[in-house]
Amino acid sequence: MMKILLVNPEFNIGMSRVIKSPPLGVMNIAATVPEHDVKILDLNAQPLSQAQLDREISKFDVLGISLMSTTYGSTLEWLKSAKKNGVTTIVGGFHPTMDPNDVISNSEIDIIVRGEGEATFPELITELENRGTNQLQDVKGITYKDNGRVIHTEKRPIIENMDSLPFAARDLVNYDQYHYLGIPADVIETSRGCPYDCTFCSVQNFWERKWRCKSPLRMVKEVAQVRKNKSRKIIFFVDDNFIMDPKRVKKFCRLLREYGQDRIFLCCQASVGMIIRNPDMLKEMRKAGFVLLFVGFESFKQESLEIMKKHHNINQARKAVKLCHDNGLCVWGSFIVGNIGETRKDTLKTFKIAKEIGTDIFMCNPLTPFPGTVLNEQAIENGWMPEGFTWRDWDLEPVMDTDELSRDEIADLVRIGHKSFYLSKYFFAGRKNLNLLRPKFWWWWKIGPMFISNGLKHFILPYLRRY
Ligand code: B12
Ligand code: SF4
Repeated sequence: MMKILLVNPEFNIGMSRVIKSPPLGVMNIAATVPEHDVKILDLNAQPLSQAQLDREISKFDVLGISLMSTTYGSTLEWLKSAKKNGVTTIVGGFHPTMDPNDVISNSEIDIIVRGEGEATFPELITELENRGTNQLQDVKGITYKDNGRVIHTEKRPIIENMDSLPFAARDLVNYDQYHYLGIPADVIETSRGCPYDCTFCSVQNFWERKWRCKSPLRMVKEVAQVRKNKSRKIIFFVDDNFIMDPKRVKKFCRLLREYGQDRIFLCCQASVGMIIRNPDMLKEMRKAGFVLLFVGFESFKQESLEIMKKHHNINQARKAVKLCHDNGLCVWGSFIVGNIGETRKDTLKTFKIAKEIGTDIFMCNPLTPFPGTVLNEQAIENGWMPEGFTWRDWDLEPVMDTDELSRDEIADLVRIGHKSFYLSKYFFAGRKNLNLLRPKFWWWWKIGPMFISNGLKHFILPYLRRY
């Protein structure tokens, strides 16, 4: 039996300050090796000092870490001393999968699991247990070093039947630490893959273009697993294309109502195109407990939408928000600042339209050329990234100047976007509040008081205690 420690690294910047999400990646991986002794350490929810970390890691044979571009650099820092214990280090997740050559070049990292981990990880652990670190050539989907030589083994085929995946190891994390904007929350993944080709996104490259999903029955079983812990109030479906198959969504909603859940608030990501084509699905979703759709509008400059290959326009976005509101659903709009060819004036106009069309929650981020995206290829080809740029030092700040905007101007516009939304008359007395008075938004009067009391507990009291 191997002793395996799975770590979700700390990242306490941006929205990660107000959203503490269960680390689904490592929870899924933990579930694939039930015969071993596995522990999950979520440093994002419960940070440890370097000495505590070193002590903890020294008790294990294998250290598995989930890495995003945000956590790459800081993880290398704490790994330096942890690695002295001789533990085998395996990393997985978006960043190492999309930039394996750079990640494996670090002496602190022994093996990368590329892409989906559920089939690769248990096989790798069996090989490590039986043959050690130098006989790994038959394990598909990994990158490792053999006497200093980097080996990328054959790509592992994707798991076609998502119902065959084990249920996430929810018993290995402490749920008291997880919340979305203060409210106790959990996450469920019900599909993978994306057939679209937005230039800034690495999802289609990582999970592949073929969209695959869990069945409605399996989805309800996962909700039931989450509902065993009655304190959970929000479930966020992390899928990039949750509503890709409206028939599946409607069947899930009907089954969920039969199962009888009524005190949980559901949220998911959704695209403008699917929303406007399926108003009847929105109705079913509301009845089943959905309250919020997260929509990537990205920009309201048509040329920008075309450059980034986003397949909607302003009128469709307007219609999508209206349909959501007519069905009692709120919209969390996400935007990108610093798009190629976009001026300050264009960006301010986008912010204005975001309010005009009735966005309920607003978020914007700088355009970032993440590894594995078409944008990253364009940025390298055109020399858009500053000389000497490395993801090891990146902590969410803008990466590229554009012909129209400098990085400082982009960062400034991101601040302006949030300020002009949340500190405006619109937010406190505009359409948002009018919506809340509509009968279809009765749910808000249940969740609203929770926001206030939990907000006090998670944000205001800790802040006051510090002073
Ligand atoms: C939900 C989500 C969030 C949540 C929770 C994040 C979390 N860590 O749990 C919130 C809202 C907080 C969030 C925040 C951010 N996110 Co986010 N998020 C997602 C989303 C939509 C789903 C993540 C998920 O749970 N997937 C399901 C699980 C099962 O997949 P997984 O974690 O990748 O794990 C699998 C494999 O990667 C692998 N694996 C992962 N870890 C390990 C470890 C080992 C040892 C092994 C063997 C294998 C392995 O095996 C797992 C099972 O197959 C993804 C897109 C996506 N579809 O994945 C974006 C995504 C991960 N986020 C992204 C970004 C950019 C961010 C932010 C920077 C946004 C921002 N500007 O603030 C922040 C950063 C947060 C942070 N902690 O660093 C990017 C990451 C790109 C990159 N190169 O790093 C993604 C890919 C979106 C995108 N389109 O580009 N995010
Ligand atoms: S942004 Fe969404 S729709 Fe576009 S490629 Fe990524 S996952 Fe697909």
